[in-house]
Amino acid sequence: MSSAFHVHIGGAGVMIGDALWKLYEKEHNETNQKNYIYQQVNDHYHPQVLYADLDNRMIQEVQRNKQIKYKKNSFLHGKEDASNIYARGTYTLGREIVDIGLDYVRKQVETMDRLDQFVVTTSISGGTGSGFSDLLLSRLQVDYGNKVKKNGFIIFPSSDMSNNVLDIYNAMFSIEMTKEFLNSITMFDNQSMYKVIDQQLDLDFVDYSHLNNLVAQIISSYTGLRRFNCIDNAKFFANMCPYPQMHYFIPSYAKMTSINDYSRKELSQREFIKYITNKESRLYQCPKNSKYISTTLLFRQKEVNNFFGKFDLTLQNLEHFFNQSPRIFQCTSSNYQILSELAEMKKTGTFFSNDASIVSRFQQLGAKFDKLHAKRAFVFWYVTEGLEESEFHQGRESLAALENQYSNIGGETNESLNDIDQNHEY
Ligand SMILES: Nc1nc2c(ncn2[C@@H]2O[C@H](COP(=O)(O)OP(=O)(O)OP(=O)(O)O)[C@@H](O)[C@H]2O)c(=O)[nH]1
Ligand SMILES: [Mg+2]
Repeated sequence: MSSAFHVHIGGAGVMIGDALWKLYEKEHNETNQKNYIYQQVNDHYHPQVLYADLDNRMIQEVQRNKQIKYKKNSFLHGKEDASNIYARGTYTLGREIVDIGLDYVRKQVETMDRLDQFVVTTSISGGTGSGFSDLLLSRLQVDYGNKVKKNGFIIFPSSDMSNNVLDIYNAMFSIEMTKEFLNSITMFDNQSMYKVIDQQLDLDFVDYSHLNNLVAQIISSYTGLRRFNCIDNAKFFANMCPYPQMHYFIPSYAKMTSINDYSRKELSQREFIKYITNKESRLYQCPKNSKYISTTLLFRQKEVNNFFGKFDLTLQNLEHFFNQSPRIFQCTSSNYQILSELAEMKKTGTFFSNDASIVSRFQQLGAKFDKLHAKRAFVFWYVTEGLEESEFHQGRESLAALENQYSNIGGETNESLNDIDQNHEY
């Protein structure tokens, strides 16, 4: 039987992991394939997970929860954080602990019949989330190869909201990692998530816990396909990537409802699809309108909803580059909540799109990088931590190549897409 292994890296990655495992715990009784994410020892279920951070503050937060039976080798930390510098995460500080982390993973993976995927959460704005993720994933790639997929749920820098001047450099250095060491990346940014939460909920106060809950809900639905419906997760992102490196997905989620909203109106099917495909519902927002390459709707409701199988017209009418049809999956489980101010709705859904309009965000990242780098701003901080100056250029070129791929996709013919499709799963 196959299993997944979760890896949560850096402050944000760890706190998203914390929200996710709290949610998994709530879903536990209803889950019929518990061993997909837990190791069972007698009556206890132990999460198959690594939380990794260079300092221990966030990890201590996770460990405060005694209800979840984490194993000792699920926690890896050093003594100090990466001070927002990618090079500290990937070279100096990261190198001191990476072997211990790999050993923790190996020991847990040895207890499984077959590992089919790593589910990774991180924010590539921070020094640990960018640098240590890069180091750890490159080593996991060596140890586990291409057969074990690595699927990332990643917070990218916001377009004009930042509390870290170095996030542009950190994200830039991480692009190569997202291309080479991950098979899919579901992208988020905090600014877009705040916006969507504001649209959907009337809350007085919104903080990271709401954002992390949102990411956790999406990951839980994704692994839920395997945990509740025995649908192999590898099938989920298959066919969504016309080329292996064009594996970046924008998620939209609907719909959150506050418990104070006494009407608790469930959206009709048509309203739901209209809402979820609206540009403003994207959790990684691009200034341009969507240009769909491929899309998948992941619907979640305990009762099987046959109507969804009939392909709603609104969804079918979405224009796709290669005339592909949107795919629809249903995770048949209840929608649990870990935040007391949110209501447990009957139906929710995540719409994943491989969307060529993403190029505008890549261009924006490139332009910001060029501006900083032209002034050689903060370069010294990276170089003193062991980064070669040439890596600034390599990072920029890697992003430019990705921009080109997404810009050029419109010119491809169906024929050439089909050729490529046959060779790649994703
Ligand atoms: N969504 C979300 N974002 C967060 C959270 N904590 C921090 N962030 C954002 O993520 C970015 C990176 O912060 P961290 O994840 O704490 O950084 P790190 O990876 O631990 O890196 P260092 O602290 O530099 O070693 C920051 O720009 C924060 O705005 C969180 O819990 N959720
Ligand atoms: Mg940190």
